Amino acid sequence: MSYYKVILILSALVCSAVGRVASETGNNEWFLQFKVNDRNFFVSSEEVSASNAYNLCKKQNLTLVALDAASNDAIIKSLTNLVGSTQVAFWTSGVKVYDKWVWGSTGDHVEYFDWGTGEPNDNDGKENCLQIWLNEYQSGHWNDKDCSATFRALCFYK
Ligand SMILES: [Ca+2]
Repeated sequence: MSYYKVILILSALVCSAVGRVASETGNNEWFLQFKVNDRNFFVSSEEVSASNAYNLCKKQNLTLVALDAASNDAIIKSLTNLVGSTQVAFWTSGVKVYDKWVWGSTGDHVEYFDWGTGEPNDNDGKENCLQIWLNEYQSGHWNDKDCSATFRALCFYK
């Protein structure tokens, strides 16, 4: 079997796997899909508030992302490779409860932090949700943001 045939077969297998997950989620309308550590991640085409991001993932049988030291850098690297540092932000499930950060989708306290320079700054005293922000000066770190602001949801398939 030629090298090219092997590549073709492998790509067909990967495509069918991604297609299967997309159909299980009931929605093929994703802005991005990628895989990190055998988990499938989906970025919504729609830009929504943090609570709607949670619901958007859930409606598709997905979970709004919770990050840890093991996955954070790999996820940010994938996002950066796919979209560059072009002023794009993604909601995670991180939420501030009584001045402590919690992953809303798991209920776990946030143990590992990757804030951008000068963050979290709680701008106007109302930044209680956690986003990943890709732009020139934050280079893929976290930002606290007003939960009603609208950004893409970063969901994953358990
Ligand atoms: Ca902020």
